[in-house]
Parts: sequence; structure tokens; C-alpha cells
Amino acid sequence: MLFASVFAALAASVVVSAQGPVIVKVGGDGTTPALTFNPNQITAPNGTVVTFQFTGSPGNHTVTQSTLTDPCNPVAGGFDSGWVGVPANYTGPAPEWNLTVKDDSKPIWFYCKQLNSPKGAHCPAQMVGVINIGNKNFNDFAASASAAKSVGQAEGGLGGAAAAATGPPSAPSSISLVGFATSATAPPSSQSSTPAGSGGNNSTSGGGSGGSGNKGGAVVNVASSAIVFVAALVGMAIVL
Ligand SMILES: *[C@@H]1O[C@H](CO)[C@@H](O)[C@H](O)[C@H]1NC(C)=O
Ligand SMILES: *[C@@H]1O[C@H](CO)[C@@H](O)[C@H](O)[C@H]1NC(C)=O
Ligand SMILES: *[C@@H]1O[C@H](CO)[C@@H](O)[C@H](O)[C@H]1NC(C)=O
Ligand SMILES: *[C@@H]1O[C@H](CO)[C@@H](O)[C@H](O)[C@H]1NC(C)=O
Ligand SMILES: *[C@@H]1O[C@H](CO)[C@@H](O)[C@H](O)[C@H]1NC(C)=O
Ligand SMILES: *[C@@H]1O[C@H](CO)[C@@H](O)[C@H](O)[C@H]1NC(C)=O
Ligand SMILES: [Cu+2]
Repeated sequence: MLFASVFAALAASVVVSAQGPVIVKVGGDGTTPALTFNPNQITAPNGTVVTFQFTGSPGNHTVTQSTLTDPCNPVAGGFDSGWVGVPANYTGPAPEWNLTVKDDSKPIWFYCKQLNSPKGAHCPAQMVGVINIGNKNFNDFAASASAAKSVGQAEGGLGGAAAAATGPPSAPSSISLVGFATSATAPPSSQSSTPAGSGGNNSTSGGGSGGSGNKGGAVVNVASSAIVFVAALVGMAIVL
């Protein structure tokens, strides 16, 4: 009896404390870039704003909704931040993207779409995360990401399943934003996946074939009306 009420009070306080701002660092920290979301597991009730801060420099990442069973492919109707290209030695405010939790009863799985980087594709390197995992197992999700044969490039929308954003990432004009969602729902798209290098999840081969440019053959049409080139393509090497 006493235990039950103590437990109830504790549970309530956990919910309350989780309602504050939640920050997820994308791509490492400062000049120590990494293929990570940190934290990669978040528990957050309805209404929580999860702020993705693109802190890694250099870095070029997305936050794209997927599923437990297909971690590296976009889920139909899912959210997508689009590409946030942070140059090397960037010292300005971190670009950020706010995602609001709409249904805390369902896990919200996400990954990074980047294929074409010196370190290979990011999702198979386990650049994945989840909000409200419930009784599912993160290791299963991560292992499934490692084994992914393709990394889907289709663009999502602002609104996703169980979570939604209200706009594209917010960033100074020196930051390149490409392919971000401008409408609530994902555009109809036939392109759902593309090969990640030549060796399945071989994350060392992702950017190798295209020389030093950042637009190798593995990148499919990011072209859409949403594309905005804010900065000139100074960034040969800025794709982490
Ligand atoms: C980031 O990566 C995307 C996809 O590869 C590419 O379209 C975009 O130009 C890159 N941004 C920068 C600044 O390199
Ligand atoms: C970043 O800073 C390092 C160390 O100062 C320098 O060697 C490098 O050229 C810089 N890179 C860019 C792209 O500015
Ligand atoms: C959060 O919102 C969803 C969708 O409205 C609802 O199904 C769920 O029960 C809510 N969660 C809580 C704890 O009230
Ligand atoms: C993919 O990654 C998993 C986990 O790291 C590994 O066990 C598997 O052998 C890899 N497959 C390929 C084709 O590299
Ligand atoms: C994101 O949400 C945080 C916390 O609610 C807020 O302080 C910040 O201004 C928001 N950023 C943007 C770009 O809306
Ligand atoms: C991964 O790519 C490297 C470099 O291209 C290659 O040497 C290696 O054999 C590949 N491994 C697999 C499992 O494809
Ligand atoms: Cu990434």
C-alpha cells in the first residue's frame, strides 16, 4: 500500500522532470565530430520539445524517421529535418531543429540519411536513435541498422508518426540547409532506398568512388522544390 503510493509519486515525478527541454547532440561535439545522436534514447511525454542540435563540425546529417524493423529507410509519412551541413571549424551557434512528441505511447525511431561521407554511410554505423522505446530493445534496432543493405534517401515531411516539427532547422546563413521538409506530409515518392556503397553495410566504402567531391554517384535525387543552397559549395571536405 505504502509502496504503491510511493511508486505512484515517483512515477509522476519522473514524468514531470522529463517535460523540460530535451537536447540531442547530432554528429558529435565541436571539433570532435562523430556519427552519433547523443543521447540516442530519449523518454519524453506528449508535448515535449526535443531539440536536435547539430553540434558536430564538420558534419552533414539528417534526423529522419524510420522503423524498428527497417532502421535505415524512411517510414511513409515520417518526419525529416533535411540536410544540415556544418562546415569545418564552425564556431557559431549550433543549428537546431525542434521536434514535438505527439504520441508517447509509440516509439519514434530515427536515423541519419548521409551516405556520402569520408566515414561511409552513417546509419549502418549506427547513427540512429529513438524517443519512447517502450518495451522494445535498442540493441535489436542498432544491430538491424548495422546490417542495413540500403540507406533510404526519400524526403519526409514536417509532421511524422507520433511527432512533428513546425518548420525546417533554424541556422545562421553560413549553414547549408538542403532538402528539408516544407509541408506537413511527405511528398509522394517512388525512391525509397539506394545502395549504401558496394558492400551492404560496409561503412568504409560509402564515399570512396566519387573522388574528393561531395556529390558522388551514391546520392540520389535530393532535387526538389525544397532545395535551397544557402552557401556556395565551399564544402568539398565538410561532409563528415
Ligand atoms: C550534405 O549532404 C547532402 C547529401 O549528400 C548534399 O546534398 C549537400 O550538398 C551536403 N551539404 C554540404 C554543405 O556539403
Ligand atoms: C580548420 O582549422 C585547422 C586548424 O587551424 C586548419 O588546419 C584547417 O585548414 C581548417 N579547415 C578549414 C576548412 O577551415
Ligand atoms: C499522448 O497522446 C496520444 C495521442 O493523443 C494518446 O494516445 C496518449 O494516450 C497520450 N499519452 C498520455 C500519457 O496521455
Ligand atoms: C555488417 O555489420 C554487422 C555488425 O557490425 C557485421 O556483423 C556484419 O558482418 C556486417 N556485414 C557486412 C556485409 O559488412
Ligand atoms: C526550440 O525549442 C526550445 C525549447 O522549447 C526553444 O527554446 C527554442 O527557441 C526553439 N527553437 C526554435 C528554432 O524554435
Ligand atoms: C569494405 O570496403 C573496403 C574498402 O573498399 C574493402 O577493402 C573491403 O573488402 C570491404 N568489405 C566488405 C565486407 O565489403
Ligand atoms: Cu549523419
